[in-house]
Amino acid sequence: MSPPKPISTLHYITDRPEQTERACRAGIDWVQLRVKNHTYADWKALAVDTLAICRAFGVRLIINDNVTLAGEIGADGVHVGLTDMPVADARRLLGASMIVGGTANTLDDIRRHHEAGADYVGLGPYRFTTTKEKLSPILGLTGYDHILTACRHEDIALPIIAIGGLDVADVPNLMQIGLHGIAVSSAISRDPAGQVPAFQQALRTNLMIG
Ligand code: TZP
Ligand code: MG
Repeated sequence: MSPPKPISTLHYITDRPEQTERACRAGIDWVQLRVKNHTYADWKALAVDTLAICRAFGVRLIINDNVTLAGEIGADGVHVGLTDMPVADARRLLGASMIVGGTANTLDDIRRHHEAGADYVGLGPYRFTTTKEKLSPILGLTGYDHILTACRHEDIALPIIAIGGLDVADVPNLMQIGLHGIAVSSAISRDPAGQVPAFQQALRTNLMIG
């Protein structure tokens, strides 16, 4: 097991260095580069550019899908989906100090990631979104609540991050049921300067209440 690492409550998901920079200027502290349908070379070039921006702002960078690339460029970690390399293999390749996150749609997915030494889990989708193709079944607030309650019963203390079509108005409900934080793409991409502080404010307020 790797020691617990600080996991941000607000993850921004993007495939664009210029959007990363706008979000960094707006105060984001965690970016996940999620790139689809690129050659390894193009993907790596994007990742290197994005990492330079993140480093300039002291922001963590997580690479989606590609464990080799995350290790090669010296990112802060990797996020693996349900059809990517398993968390256990990512952990073996990247070692204890890098962040390894995994996607979950069910309690079983979370149990598996927990056993395998994940640092956090992205649980979703919360609601329908066009950002991701081949969406897993939508969980909604009730689905999240059932899964989080089961995790508590099983002493699974992994930080769980909600994802899928999220807006600032969703934050109170999500934090109240015990989520650690949220991952957002579209809402922040539309207006980083307005949305990053709005999400952060909502998260702070509801963490204090929750
Ligand atoms: N996994 C489940 S939903 C999703 C991913 C990567 C997309 C989240 O993006 P948005 O635009 O905030 O719905
Ligand atoms: Mg993936």
